[in-house]
Amino acid sequence: MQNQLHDRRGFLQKGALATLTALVGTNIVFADKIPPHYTPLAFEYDPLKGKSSEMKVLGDKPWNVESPVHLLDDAVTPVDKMFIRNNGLIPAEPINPVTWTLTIKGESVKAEKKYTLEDLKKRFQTHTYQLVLECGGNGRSGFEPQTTGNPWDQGAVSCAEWTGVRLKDILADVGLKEDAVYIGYYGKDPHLSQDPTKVAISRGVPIKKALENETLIAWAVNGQDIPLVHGYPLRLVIGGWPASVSGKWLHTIAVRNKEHDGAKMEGHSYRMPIRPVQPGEKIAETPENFRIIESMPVKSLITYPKIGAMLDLKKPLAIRGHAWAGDRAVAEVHTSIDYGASWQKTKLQPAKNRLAWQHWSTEVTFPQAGYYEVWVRATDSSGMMQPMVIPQWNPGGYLNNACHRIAVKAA
Ligand SMILES: Nc1nc2c(c(=O)[nH]1)N[C@H]1C(S)=C(S)[C@@H](COP(=O)(O)O)O[C@H]1N2
Ligand SMILES: [Mo]
Repeated sequence: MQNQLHDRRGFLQKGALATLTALVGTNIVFADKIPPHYTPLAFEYDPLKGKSSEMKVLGDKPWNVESPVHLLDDAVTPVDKMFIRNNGLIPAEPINPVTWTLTIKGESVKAEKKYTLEDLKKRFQTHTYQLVLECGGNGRSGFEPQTTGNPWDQGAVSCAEWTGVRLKDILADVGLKEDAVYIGYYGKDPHLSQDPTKVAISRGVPIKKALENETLIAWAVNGQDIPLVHGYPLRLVIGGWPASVSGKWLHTIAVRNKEHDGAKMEGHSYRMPIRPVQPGEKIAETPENFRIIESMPVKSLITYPKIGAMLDLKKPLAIRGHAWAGDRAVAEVHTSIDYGASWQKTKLQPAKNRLAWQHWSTEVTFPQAGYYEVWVRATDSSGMMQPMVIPQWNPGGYLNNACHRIAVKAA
């Protein structure tokens, strides 16, 4: 995977040696003795570096890391608390942002076009949006029986501020044909097998979603370069849909005259069965039996207090969190401390912009000392409400939006 580090004969490139020297802050003694194809340890990228020590690692081949829910308390998710979901390997450093290009091609462009990052920054207006990125499989661990895929608890979600240019502005500059119906992305991450003919993931969205104002080609998150693990130097960011459509390490977008047919667009990947299925039931993975997941369902989290908190009975407890609803807005958020027998309406703030999460807060008073559960339930602008029990089982373990609950003790 160290393709940019070594030259054709497998020796470290001059540029790589200079980077290594800068990285370690001293000269590399015996640089001439480094064997071909050998990658100095200083180059081994640690995706957990800079991450909160409370992040939960689900796996390292590929890297999948989730945020415990109480870490998601910030209004804008800081990068050290952003979950990581990789399908393949992380591209090798050093990545040169100066030579990085974005190619727009496919059946439905009038002519293929290429942009450097500099072109994108200079030629189009820059926009910043706060966008919910939630893995389609967030909450998967709640399904019984367990399905394949990462057993995410509830923390495969983030809502950071992304800066870049609108994909629609770029596509207008390229020129589309009448028959454009879908876009698909391609990123630089090598397949887990390191087989260069295989693609780790290449998904996309219908052209209507691609042309929304908030669909960005981003080079910054929270005002800084995107960290390598989150897609440096360029990323497609599409809020409200499964985060698998937000392609990292973006180098190409294909404008298609049919549904995009890239890796992880097939079978039951990011698809729901069109009819209810029995838990554990095997159904044929044909397109007729499944629909592609689009807008994500309404959901909410209690980010404060932390599960297991010991509370002071005499003081009203301020509790808070976020709620979001895919392409829709959240209309109401309620909490319950009596297992759903009664619900209390919370104070709900409007979103910073469309497709950002909304903050809710409320105060609860516990009637006597003891064990309690706090439940939260959001309702979206069309009246859809989170279920209190695990929703319909499905082969991919997607879209578990059951109410979040925390257990606390008051004394
Ligand atoms: N190139 C590339 N883009 C990708 C992925 C990937 O493996 N490779 N994973 C996708 C999935 S499934 C998710 S949930 C999000 C995760 O984004 P994050 O790691 O920045 O939180 O990235 C998406 N974009
Ligand atoms: Mo995902």
